[in-house]
Amino acid sequence: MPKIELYELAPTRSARVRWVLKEAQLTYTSLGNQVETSGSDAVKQIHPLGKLPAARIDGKPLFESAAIATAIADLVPEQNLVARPGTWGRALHDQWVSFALSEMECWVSSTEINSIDFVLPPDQHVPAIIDQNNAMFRRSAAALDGVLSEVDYLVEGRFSVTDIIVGYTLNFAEEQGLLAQYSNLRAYMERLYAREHCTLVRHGD
Ligand SMILES: N[C@@H](CCC(=O)N[C@@H](CS)C(=O)NCC(=O)O)C(=O)O
Repeated sequence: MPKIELYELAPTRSARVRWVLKEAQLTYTSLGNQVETSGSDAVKQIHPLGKLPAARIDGKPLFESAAIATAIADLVPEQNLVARPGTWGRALHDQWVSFALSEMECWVSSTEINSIDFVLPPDQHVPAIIDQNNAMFRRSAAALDGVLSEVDYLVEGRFSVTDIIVGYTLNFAEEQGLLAQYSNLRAYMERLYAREHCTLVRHGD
């Protein structure tokens, strides 16, 4: 059994990691699950920005929730949780993860940073950015909604860690009321919420 240690902050992005761990039937040791852990010297030994989640897998440090989730899926090839490295399916996994993080989650994250005082104090918020964030998110959401009118899952026609990573992004957007107009995205989220091991908290829209 691999040794997995995790600095987490449920139910934020570490939910991706906990979900894939459950699907993989792997256990882990939590090294902390509180907001004060972020920015600590201990977390900075893994993540240069001190952000959560941060993991050690068999003693090796790894940060970024998508990278950690994918690495865990690769530990258990028999569970078929991610397209195999080197396959076209794996290229599509990389495509959808990159799309979710760089074309969707960044806008939602910017809105959050400019709305709550977890990262920046209110006097450094730029509320005017939020309309632009929403417009940029909707451009990508409409594209993904179109893709999900044709398929139930994003890679190889089956549930995989790709859906865990992208699903978290959409769940984050749902918290900001951004999914209401996209019936295929909402149906996709219903498929994900229905899974036994889903760690996402439904926010409603
Ligand atoms: N891209 C990173 C984002 C990590 C992140 O922003 N984590 C938040 C909690 S969900 C955090 O630690 N924020 C503290 C900060 O921004 O300083 C990932 O997916 O792991």
